[in-house]
Amino acid sequence: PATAAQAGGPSSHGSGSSFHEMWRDLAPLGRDARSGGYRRYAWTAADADCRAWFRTQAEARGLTCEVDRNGNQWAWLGDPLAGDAVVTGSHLDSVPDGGAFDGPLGVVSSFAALDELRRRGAEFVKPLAVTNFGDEEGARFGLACAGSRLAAGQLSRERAHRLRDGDGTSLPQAMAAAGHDPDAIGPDPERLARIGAFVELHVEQGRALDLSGDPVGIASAIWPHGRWRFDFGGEANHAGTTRLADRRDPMLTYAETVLAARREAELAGALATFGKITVEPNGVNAIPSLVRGWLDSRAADQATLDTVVAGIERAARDHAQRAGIDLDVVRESFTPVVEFAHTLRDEIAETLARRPSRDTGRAVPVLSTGAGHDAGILSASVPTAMLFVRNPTGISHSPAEYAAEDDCVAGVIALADVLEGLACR
Ligand code: HGY
Ligand code: MN
Ligand code: MN
Ligand code: MN
Repeated sequence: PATAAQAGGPSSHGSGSSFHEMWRDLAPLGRDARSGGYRRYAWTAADADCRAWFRTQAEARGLTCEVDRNGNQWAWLGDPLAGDAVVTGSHLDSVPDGGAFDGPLGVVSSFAALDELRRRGAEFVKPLAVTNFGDEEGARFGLACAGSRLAAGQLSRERAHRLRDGDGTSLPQAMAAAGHDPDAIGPDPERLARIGAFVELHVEQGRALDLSGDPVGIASAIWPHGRWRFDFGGEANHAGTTRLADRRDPMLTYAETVLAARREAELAGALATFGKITVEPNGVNAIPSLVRGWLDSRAADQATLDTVVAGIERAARDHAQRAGIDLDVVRESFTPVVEFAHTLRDEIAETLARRPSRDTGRAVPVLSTGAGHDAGILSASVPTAMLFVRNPTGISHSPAEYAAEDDCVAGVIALADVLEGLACR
């Protein structure tokens, strides 16, 4: 691991000892030795190891650990049924070869912030919970934030039961194999109604805090974003005997669409990524019959996103039409813009303003993000807020993702301050 935080986290600070031990126990779970990245996919053995780690942390702190009907883990201090709970946490699953911090930094910091509040002798007047939301990345079944979407009623049981992974294993089969009843899944409005505030700490997936010189920031909004599947249908044939003029090669149209996506995004100041592709029959010496490409597109506002995606689809259809390729475009998921609750956000900003950041002495900056989060999904049902911790590389969804030891501690202290303001006398 490149840094102490990755190896064992801050050990020099009071709040660091718990962070240090948690990080040391979590860091090896689901890590790929070759890439150094994480492969913690929903309902796999690596996910089960992370869930066991979560239970251990909860029990070590005398918290009541439960798994809700959708597989999300909750570690409770106080009565889960009392209502007006202050909840903090994030996710432990990852993208393929993901970084160490995206998700886990939020969960570890939540437990460490609770330890810090206990060290301060804080008196809790509301229930508090630490959460691990299941399948936030959607790496295995293709739908991000599945655990929080199910709880918030934004993913129907029927749709969830239709999800398949790359091997054709269905989500219900995977859940059942991991010991979770797939028939239990569904909206959980009573549970969400008992939450007064949800605060998620997350490593920044960008360089805004690095550029501004701040260790911690507050989220203002999550950009609208979505995932579209482009199916290009052509004609399989022999790579060595078929004249170029006789081909209907969907790979060409896919390639032209990827280039068109970059052009449309640049024109609109938005983001467009084709990061996943499947090819049938996927043989070196066979012209493909089908090329499937997944577009991830995001923009600061809805109108821009609509323009970019429409432009990409139009270009794809033009190229397909000229080449005699069949094209089907399916919107697989979509998250509208999330404006974090102003009252909660302002309350958090005031709390943190009373303890200006050690580094800068000025108020904590507010920034938007293009990355989706469980806090974004839950914001439709619960007042939610997010804190970001500086990531000097700005890199995420990669083993190079990084947060420095002191910034991790600054995040824990800030989260503890926020939770103290929300849940303690
Ligand atoms: O895709 C996202 O923005 C998040 O990391 N799930
Ligand atoms: Mn992520
Ligand atoms: Mn995340
Ligand atoms: Mn042959």
